[in-house]
Amino acid sequence: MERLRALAEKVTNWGRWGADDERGTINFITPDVVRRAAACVRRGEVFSLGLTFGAEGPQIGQGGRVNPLHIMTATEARLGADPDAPRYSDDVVVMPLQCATQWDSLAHVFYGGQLYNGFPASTLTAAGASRNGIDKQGAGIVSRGVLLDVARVRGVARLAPGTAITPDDLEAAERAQGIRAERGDVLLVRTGHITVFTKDGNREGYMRQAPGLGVACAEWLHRREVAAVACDNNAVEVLPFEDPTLPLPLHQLCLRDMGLTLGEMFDLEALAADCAADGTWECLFTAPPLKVTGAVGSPLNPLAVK
Ligand code: UVW
Repeated sequence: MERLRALAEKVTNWGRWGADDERGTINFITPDVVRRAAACVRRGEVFSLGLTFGAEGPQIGQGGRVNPLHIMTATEARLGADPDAPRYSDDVVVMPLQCATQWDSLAHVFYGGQLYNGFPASTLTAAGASRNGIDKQGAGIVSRGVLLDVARVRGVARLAPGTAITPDDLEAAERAQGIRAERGDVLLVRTGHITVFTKDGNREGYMRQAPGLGVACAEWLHRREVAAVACDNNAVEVLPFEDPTLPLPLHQLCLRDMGLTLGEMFDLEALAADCAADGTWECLFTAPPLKVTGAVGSPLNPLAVK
């Protein structure tokens, strides 16, 4: 715990963008960063990085998280008595906002009675997060996406569950791919683990254990000043945790101390195959969260454009 708190002192961004800031490292996405991101579009090819939202999702009921329940509330509703009048369909979805591809807001994980930027935990109530909610990121998130394919660089289809990715792994991927994650980028880290679910259909295997970022990556992410980090596993960080007595250490450091938005369950397979084929590991990345008032996360369909 002391080591974690010492790391928190090193990576904190509290006050960096003012006492009222609720956006954290998304502030690194300046107009210059967006213009540079737009310049990554060369072929006009679009990749969806999102899982579908439906009963076929990855959830196994942990922590009350279930897969979306989609209900048709109208299928042939008539607009008038004439049988030839136009008809319409409507639907409703009931779902945990954390059930598949998502952003974690800066109110999602906290400790010591305080959220990112020092807001008291009392701002988080049954009514939602009045501070650091995902709705505060409504103007984002569009930037340059940089994909680091750690699995491919290590020469495997997937990293084994429990593999902790280190800063050396990230830098080895940068060297092998000829790219560098910089200020304002959205860092996409591929482990290949999502194929446990998408190819093998093994929900338990996908959700219960995973390769992911180790806690040593916190200082690296802070130094590189990335705007957000997203991964193809379900928690960004490695599962089981490196120290079983310290749950969600990277969530604590990233969300609460750094104000670094985390993206989970991003399907990077098609994008990674394309990047390996053309040798270009950057893209225009866009994943606007839904502006659900006071929500601590948002489901997403992130897009990468090359
Ligand atoms: C928790 O497990 C609390 O969060 P996440 O889904 O962000 O990993």
